[in-house]
Amino acid sequence: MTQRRQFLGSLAGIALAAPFGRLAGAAPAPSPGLPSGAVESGILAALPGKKPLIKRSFRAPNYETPLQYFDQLYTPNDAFFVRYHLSGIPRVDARSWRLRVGGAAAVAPREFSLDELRSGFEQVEVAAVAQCSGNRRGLYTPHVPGIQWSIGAMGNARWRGVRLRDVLARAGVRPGAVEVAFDGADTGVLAATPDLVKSLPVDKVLDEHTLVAFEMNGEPLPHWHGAPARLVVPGWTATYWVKHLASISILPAAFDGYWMKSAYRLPRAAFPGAAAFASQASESTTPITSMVVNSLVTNMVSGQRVAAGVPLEVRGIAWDGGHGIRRVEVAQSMDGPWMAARLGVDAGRFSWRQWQYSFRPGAQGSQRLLFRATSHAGETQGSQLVPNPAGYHHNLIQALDLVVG
Ligand SMILES: Nc1nc2c(c(=O)[nH]1)N[C@H]1C(S)=C(S)[C@@H](COP(=O)(O)O)O[C@H]1N2
Ligand SMILES: [Mo]
Repeated sequence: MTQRRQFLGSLAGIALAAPFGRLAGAAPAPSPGLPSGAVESGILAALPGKKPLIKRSFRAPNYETPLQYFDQLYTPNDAFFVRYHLSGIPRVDARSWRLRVGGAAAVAPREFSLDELRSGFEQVEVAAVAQCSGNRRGLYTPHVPGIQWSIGAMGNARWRGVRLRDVLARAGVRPGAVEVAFDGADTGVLAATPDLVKSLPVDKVLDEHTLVAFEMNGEPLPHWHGAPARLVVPGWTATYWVKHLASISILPAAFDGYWMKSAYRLPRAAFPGAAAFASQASESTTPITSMVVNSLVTNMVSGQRVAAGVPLEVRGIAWDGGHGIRRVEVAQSMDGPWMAARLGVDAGRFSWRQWQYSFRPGAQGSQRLLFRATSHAGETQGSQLVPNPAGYHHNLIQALDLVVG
């Protein structure tokens, strides 16, 4: 499959996966790049404390956010997507919980209660997109194995907590430290299942924006999002955002667990704009790191009927791996002309940026609009995917096909 290229994607897939468009009977537009069938089969179901979300699997729980919730700057906690690898998910008691910090490259191991974390360090808040590496995997053609996410394995929230580097400083980071590993409290049901442990390079760990977070959108971190505390790694895909954080190990060498060495990897040099993770790179592959630039229309779906000559506002969001969004453009075909959409408030370079575009659909028939975002690093969405075996980083330019009449 490495030679295959997928061309221009269509929001038709999104119409199929978005339950409201579907219930309303929106006809999927005939267009190229229809997703593989699995995406269509999403059904709505509610986990305790959550709104009905699109269920991809129950054990382990994997639920994605319906399109309607993306039409706002912050994704409500009870509609935020849920992703777990393992089905042994504990209800962690916040009072007896302790965060253990140690490892062979720590000066002295330490432990912190939630109160000690809250009161012993400066608290900071960052608006940041959490996006699963496999978001939109279900839109890949040909089919790629894995959870068949549509567009909703992501969300934007205000995360509040303390800087990871301040916490690590209490244990002391030895000069020879190479990586820091993070273990969550969840476990596999079978002993053979590898425990979920992720590691980060020291430079990302010491970044002032990397947090141990205990609040999400002004509320205590909800159970499904990692109570009582999780890692927040702005700009990097959410695989690193370890939930129910239990222990942190400062390591003098690359961590060699399954979730680093075997999973979440990409062909080396496939994404030259992504952040480096040199200590984990092999000759042929490297871990996924920062997100690629992307955008989404949030108030319309393909197949929707619109009236000829009546002004319309298309709204959407755009985000990237932490450079921030420079512009979003709209065109009727890949040859352009590309017209600027209006950008909304800037909530910081790790947040998504809302945008809007007003236009008047012309004569009866069909109306296609294409959208592309460009980051402050100059990275732009394109019309060809960079193929990779796990179907990560799907950021193809999407088409909104409206029916005018
Ligand atoms: N403890 C734990 N943390 C985890 C995971 C997990 O399986 N267990 N999955 C990771 C992945 S792959 C993603 S995409 C995000 C999802 O975060 P959310 O469920 O809060 O949306 O959590 C990350 N942190
Ligand atoms: Mo993920």
